[in-house]
Amino acid sequence: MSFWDSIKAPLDISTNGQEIDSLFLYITAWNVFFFLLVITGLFWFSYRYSAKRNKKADYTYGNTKKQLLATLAIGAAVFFAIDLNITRMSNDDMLGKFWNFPGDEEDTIKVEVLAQQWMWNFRYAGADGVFNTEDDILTNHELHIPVGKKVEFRVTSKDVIHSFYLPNARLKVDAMPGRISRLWFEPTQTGTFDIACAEMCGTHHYLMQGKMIVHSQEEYLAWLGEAQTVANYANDNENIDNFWGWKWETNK
Ligand SMILES: [Cu+2]
Repeated sequence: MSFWDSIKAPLDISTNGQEIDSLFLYITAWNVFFFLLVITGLFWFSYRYSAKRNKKADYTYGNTKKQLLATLAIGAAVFFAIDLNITRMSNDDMLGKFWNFPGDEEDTIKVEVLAQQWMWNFRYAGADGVFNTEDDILTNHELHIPVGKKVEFRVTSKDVIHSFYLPNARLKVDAMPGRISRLWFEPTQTGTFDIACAEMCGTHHYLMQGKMIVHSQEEYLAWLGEAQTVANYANDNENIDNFWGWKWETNK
């Protein structure tokens, strides 16, 4: 892997990931611009006013009013033109896209996620579409989803705070005991991608590496069918560990 490849962001496989990437680039570009501006000034003034070229020091008390006004003007310009603009852009992305949940759209894939030390548990409602029933499909560490469909996650934790992180979708949400966090995205290509825990959650934090397998739609249905058969005889109503799910509240 070349140096440039090693510092490149992971492959973006989501419809909205580019919003994060472009915001990141935008902020980086402004940082580089101001960095160069300051560095240029620093070197230019050091050169121009070095002792060699200016034997005699120039004493000045400055002009408080003028300097104050200039400082305020530059500060306000940066704040309104750059900072507020970044806030507006991220706000638009948040409200318009990332928090614009698919809700009850018919073919949204719904997955409940339970984080625990040190594992990811995933739950699908199964054929009846209702969570916490006998035909639920449960997986550990492996998330199966179809390409081109919206997937909504409801995330919580069994013990400490974890963070459900999908680097290839530029998404991350805290998994907190007693609370349900939400996340959604739409994958644009098939393949196997990483799931990580982005919150230091104990000794074996590093073991919370899951796999997200994005299938073609046919492949996904085949997987689902197979998993369903297994679920139908494997799920045990008496086993409390199997029924950690919760009712999926419909809201937008
Ligand atoms: Cu964790």
